[in-house]
Amino acid sequence: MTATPPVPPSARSVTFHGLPALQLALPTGETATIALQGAQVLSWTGRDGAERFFLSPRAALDGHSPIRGGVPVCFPQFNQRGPLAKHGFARTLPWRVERSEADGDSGGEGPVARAVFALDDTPETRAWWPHGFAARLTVALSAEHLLLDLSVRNTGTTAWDFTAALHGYYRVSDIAATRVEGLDGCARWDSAADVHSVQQGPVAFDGEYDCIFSAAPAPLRLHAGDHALTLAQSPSWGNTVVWNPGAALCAKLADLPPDGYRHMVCVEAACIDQPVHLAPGAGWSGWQRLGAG
Ligand code: TA6
Repeated sequence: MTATPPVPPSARSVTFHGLPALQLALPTGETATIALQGAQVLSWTGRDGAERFFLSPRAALDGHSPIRGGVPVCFPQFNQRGPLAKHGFARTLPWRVERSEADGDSGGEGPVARAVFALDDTPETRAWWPHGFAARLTVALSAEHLLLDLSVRNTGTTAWDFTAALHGYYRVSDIAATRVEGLDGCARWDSAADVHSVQQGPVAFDGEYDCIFSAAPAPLRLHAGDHALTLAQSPSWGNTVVWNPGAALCAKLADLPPDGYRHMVCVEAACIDQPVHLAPGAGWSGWQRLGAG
């Protein structure tokens, strides 16, 4: 009898909803699919095929508009805190695949499929933001986990500051029953109501919710209805953002269906209150590790 050779993890180019993308896959069936636009993770499925991210059925998938879903990389500006387009330009530009690799089990933690995406300054970015930079997003898929690691280097000759976020949209069964645990006691700015306070207990949702928290020391737990996720972030992200537009704001967002807000929540690792300052040659990195189950 001949043994069947093990199926290795893989990384291959695909077209996803019409967009050029890279798909990471494990022999056990887990996948992660990342659009080259924005190096935006658009899908993460478990071995049962269940999707963890929300991707709006009305998302603009034209190759250059912001995509409502998955994990937009906001860089070098969070929201409208600066002169650039909202959430910066990284999410609307094409990144390139710098490297992809599939590792059977060299680290002893099981198979891993990994890719590194790159965005460097160009004449176009320098017209918006006159700085030299190298941004890299590593996406690593392993059993039950997805790691996103953003690194930024100042390749120019002058110092600059940036703000950023990994603006993940998670699929939830029903926002009314969704809870985010782990932010109890964290300072909170409710940007919808412009109120500063301290979070008490788990985050629950009843209408528009848009809060910037000081980051919690331990991983968060997202109770999403039919599943739960653990969301860990490196201490280099000083903030966590939780966002749901609620029914009224959702109705004004052309790329969400009227009930879209019921099926998503954003929980974001972010650097907002304390912009990152990079001297020439200096670098910064921040990761988020998502765990299923
Ligand atoms: O991170 C939350 C937030 O800044 C909200 O204020 C909301 O505007 C959201 O991002 C989505 O922004 P977008 O530009 O993608 O519609």
